[in-house]
Amino acid sequence: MRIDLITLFPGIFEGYLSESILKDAIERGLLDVRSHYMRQWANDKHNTMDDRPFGGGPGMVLKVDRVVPCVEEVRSYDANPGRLVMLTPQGRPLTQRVVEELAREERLILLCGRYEGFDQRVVDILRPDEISIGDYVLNGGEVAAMAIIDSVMRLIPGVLGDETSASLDSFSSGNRLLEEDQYTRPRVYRGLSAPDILLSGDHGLIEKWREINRKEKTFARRPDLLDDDPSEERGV
Ligand code: 6GU
Repeated sequence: MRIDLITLFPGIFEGYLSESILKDAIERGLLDVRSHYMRQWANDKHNTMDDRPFGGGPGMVLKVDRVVPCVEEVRSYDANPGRLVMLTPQGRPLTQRVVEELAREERLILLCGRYEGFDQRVVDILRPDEISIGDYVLNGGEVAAMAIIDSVMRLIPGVLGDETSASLDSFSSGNRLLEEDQYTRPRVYRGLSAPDILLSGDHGLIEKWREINRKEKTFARRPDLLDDDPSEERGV
């Protein structure tokens, strides 16, 4: 998969892309991530990317005549124009279902906003898939773009060592339960014991315990997952 990042702060991604699973996936050629510094598309001597909002009010707005040519040029770098995702708190919520949808693409363009947002005409012209990572406010789309890269990458065949692990994760299709509690050595710590069943060697009993644990935990913490129809997430 190819991912193009469009951002005013490409440095934010450097450490993240050069560690762990992501670094590995890039080195193995499973993932090709390129960042593009949006300010290169500013064409005045002050490199202006934003301006005060018409009608007044706080903050600054990213200028349509900078952002649209930038996205169009980045799209043209490959024969496949890719799926354009705009990170914005006004977008549809990112869920595992959306992640699965994005993971099917050959190319993603992730457009990160800053300040108060984009001129609405960026949306009207480019018709991006607007995505938010939750009901809270971030300074910009960069952290949200990382959440997308991180979650999508796990679904690309070969990225995770153990192919089965992503499909068993909480929230993957067909699994709407939280993960069961996990234990490892030592068996007793500060008087707290790991459940004996897990050390019984009886795999039938262990699976039963895990299933009950997942259900109880989900009921206590996230009852919304038990009665939610996952198709509602996309409004279909
Ligand atoms: Cl995608 N951007 C910003 N600025 N804030 C957010 C968000 C995105 N998702 C949740 N909050």
